[in-house]
Amino acid sequence: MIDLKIRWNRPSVKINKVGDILVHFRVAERIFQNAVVLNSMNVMNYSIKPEPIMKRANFAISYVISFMMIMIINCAVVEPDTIKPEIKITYPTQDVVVGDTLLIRVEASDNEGIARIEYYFDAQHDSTGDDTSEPYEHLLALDQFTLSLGGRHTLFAKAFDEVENEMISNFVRVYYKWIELIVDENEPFKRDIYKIFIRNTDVSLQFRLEYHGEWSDPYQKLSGINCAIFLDTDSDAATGMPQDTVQTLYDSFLTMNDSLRYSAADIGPDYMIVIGLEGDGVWKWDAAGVNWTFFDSPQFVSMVKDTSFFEIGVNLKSLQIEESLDIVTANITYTPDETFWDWVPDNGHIRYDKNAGLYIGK
Ligand SMILES: [Ca+2]
Ligand SMILES: [Ca+2]
Ligand SMILES: [Ca+2]
Repeated sequence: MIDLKIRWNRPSVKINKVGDILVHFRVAERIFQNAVVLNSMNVMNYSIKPEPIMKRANFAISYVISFMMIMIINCAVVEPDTIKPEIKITYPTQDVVVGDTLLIRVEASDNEGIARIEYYFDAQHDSTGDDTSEPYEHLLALDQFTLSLGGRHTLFAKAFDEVENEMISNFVRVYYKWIELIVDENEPFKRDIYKIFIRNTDVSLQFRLEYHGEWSDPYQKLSGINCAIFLDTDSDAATGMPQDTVQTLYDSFLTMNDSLRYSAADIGPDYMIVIGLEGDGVWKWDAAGVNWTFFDSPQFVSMVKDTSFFEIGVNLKSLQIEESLDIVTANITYTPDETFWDWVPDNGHIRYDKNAGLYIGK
């Protein structure tokens, strides 16, 4: 008695002539006492007992033919792999802000094996990133694309198994360098606000403001800027600067009025970031004194002459933002005769989710 076990896991042979196989199988059947048994594990078991009258040579030929035929038949009855891979992007997470290079990490599995992973940015396949072995990672170069600051983009990946079954991953939304919060209209005076961007790290809340029109010296009254970013950190209009604030003005260059009546739209700002003419700093609303008091210096200010944008970072933790941050921005432009206020937004406020906008770029 001869016992054979054959494992056949990777079928690649297709049968075209079933009639031929059946003929050969009947010949082979003469020397088999037991039928072919195919179990669910695709393991083929059979036993052979040669008839005494069979000559050794005939047996060998018949044996080889039947062995081959049974293998082919076995191939035919094994179901092809139709099970698709599983795939998930594990990094980056949703709504992060990315820099010029982005490491993408993927987890993938398949019932038989992953042949490759493909990486996509805004549905464009980055063919330099095809990945055939674990860990599945790709350092995506974003500077190969023409991207606008603050733009929203989508990442996904595809997994393929060895018979090209494919599965698409989760979609991950990312922002390029900043999140664009708002675009404001071009008011009929110079150096008014054009766009506001935001992002944060674990320790820093950062803004980038772009203006309609350049400044020559940002800290000069007639050629610079005087900007305030009002922050309602508890999203409570009843705390912070009141809706109708009357503030007495002491600075000599603001003495066109003895006092100023204003409000930051519908929010109650608890902090105010000031940039430009009045100096760069973070101020906190003092409810008892009914006025702003100096709170903190910025972590950084990036603002130069003859440009039209600045970037500023402030201590995120000291602001104690609760669920979200409500923002209103104002910029005052002076001419020898007039003073213009540019509010952004012109009505209402901007809301920033404190869990969005984590900057992971370098
Ligand atoms: Ca599969
Ligand atoms: Ca408040
Ligand atoms: Ca405006």
